[in-house]
Amino acid sequence: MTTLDYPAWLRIDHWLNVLFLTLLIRSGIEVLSGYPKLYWRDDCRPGTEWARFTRKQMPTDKLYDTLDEEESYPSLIALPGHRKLGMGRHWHFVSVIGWVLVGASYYVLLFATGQWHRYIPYSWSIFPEAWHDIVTYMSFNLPPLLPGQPMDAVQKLSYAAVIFLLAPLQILTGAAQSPAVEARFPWYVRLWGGRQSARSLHFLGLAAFVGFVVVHLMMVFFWGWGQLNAAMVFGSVRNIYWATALSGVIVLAIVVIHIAATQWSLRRPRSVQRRLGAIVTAGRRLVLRPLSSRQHYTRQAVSEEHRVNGKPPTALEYKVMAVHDFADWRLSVGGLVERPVALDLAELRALAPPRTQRVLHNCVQGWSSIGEWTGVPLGDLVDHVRPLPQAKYLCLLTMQDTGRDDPSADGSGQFYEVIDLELAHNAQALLAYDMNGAPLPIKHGAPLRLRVETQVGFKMAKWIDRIEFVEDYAGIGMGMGGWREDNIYYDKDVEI
Ligand SMILES: Nc1nc2c(c(=O)[nH]1)N[C@H]1C(S)=C(S)[C@@H](COP(=O)(O)O)O[C@H]1N2
Ligand SMILES: [Mo]
Repeated sequence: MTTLDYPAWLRIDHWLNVLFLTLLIRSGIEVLSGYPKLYWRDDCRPGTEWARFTRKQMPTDKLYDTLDEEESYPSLIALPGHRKLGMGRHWHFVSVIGWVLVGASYYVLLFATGQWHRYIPYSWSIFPEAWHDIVTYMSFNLPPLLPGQPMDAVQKLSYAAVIFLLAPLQILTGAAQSPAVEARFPWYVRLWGGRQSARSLHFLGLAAFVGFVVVHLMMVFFWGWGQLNAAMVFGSVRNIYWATALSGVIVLAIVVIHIAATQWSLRRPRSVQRRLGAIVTAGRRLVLRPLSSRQHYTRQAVSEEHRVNGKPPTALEYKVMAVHDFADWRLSVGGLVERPVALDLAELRALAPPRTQRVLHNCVQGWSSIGEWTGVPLGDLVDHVRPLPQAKYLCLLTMQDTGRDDPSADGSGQFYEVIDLELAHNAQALLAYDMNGAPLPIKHGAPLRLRVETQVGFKMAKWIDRIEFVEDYAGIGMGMGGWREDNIYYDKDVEI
């Protein structure tokens, strides 16, 4: 059996793990701030949360949307803090790539070198021994180490649980929150008890990681900081003085990286969005883009109260149209197409046989609801207007002027979103005019809104009145591919 020492790879992986895990924890807390409530059921009915991390009370007498529920956390616990969900997401996804690579190298080397003996118990007696160890710790004594090993029974079990249960659990519950994964494999979400249950378990996993780190540091302290730290720096207990100094430098470097990431995100979010976004986009397009939506929730599963985001147009013109059941509304479709059209609602309904889908809606903030949507398949409209070969994107323009309609929004100007032309042909891409068997309510986007089920909610523009086919979106708005991309720094494509 290999001696259970501290080879160089194990020490390097350990310190890299400290870096990525702390980045994941802080950015995860930022993501939590986007919707600081936890639920078990996918409809997120107000008042049914099992945990909340906010003191805000929502009004009962007027329409509020879930953006009003966002919290602002200090940078000390959140990366970057101050209500920057877009930044938190970029850091979370880039860090997870680093963390998974470190974890993969760790697993491979663990088994290749025989070091896995550290974590695999040989006998059932380890459980009573572990219990005995806990009792010993609670009486402020140190339990015996396992023969020939640098740890006691309860430590061995805890490490095994973190490495073989907790880390995989975080990856699996993280994946269960990707709208593309959920759209393609609804059974996988059900496996976790639903979307909100996966989010809640992911949070409990984060809490478990924080708990582990605290107890781990306490243990190292009790057992002898100098010696154990030296083992994790130099692989041996010689040179305790230098090891302490060097570990101080390593920890300082990690703190400096955190401070730099925070400052960069708060001061130059556009640059973070471009650089980190590019890294994540490469992986996401490869793995998640090919997935197509296959959701067929039952009628009973449809949420009684579908949550809402975005404030409806307040223009008199819009209100007059609404009173007349949008008889004067037209959808104009143009740009790089052979046959530009302007369609009223009756013509739109007649364009193709209506399609109905019962699907899970995922807001980027973290809430979900299940709704039934009926409309014209987006692919059919695209085929109808015949895009020119150079058309690559669809720009969906809306009647919402955010500055006017939602003064608390983080930006101003007309709300628009750009999607890749290829997404228009994704199964269940829909221009919906009905919801739950009735004409689309104003708060959900009347008279027309987009559904692209492999993406998070903000791509699904509501109150649409124009669709432009374009070759490039650099000249639209601030050029990032949508109002939220421009103003809140999200990625243009959001399969996660
Ligand atoms: N025009 C417009 N469309 C919009 C938004 C908006 O603010 N304005 N919000 C988006 C977001 S963030 C989400 S989650 C969904 C919410 O759809 P729902 O209100 O029907 O649940 O709409 C999307 N479409
Ligand atoms: Mo959203």
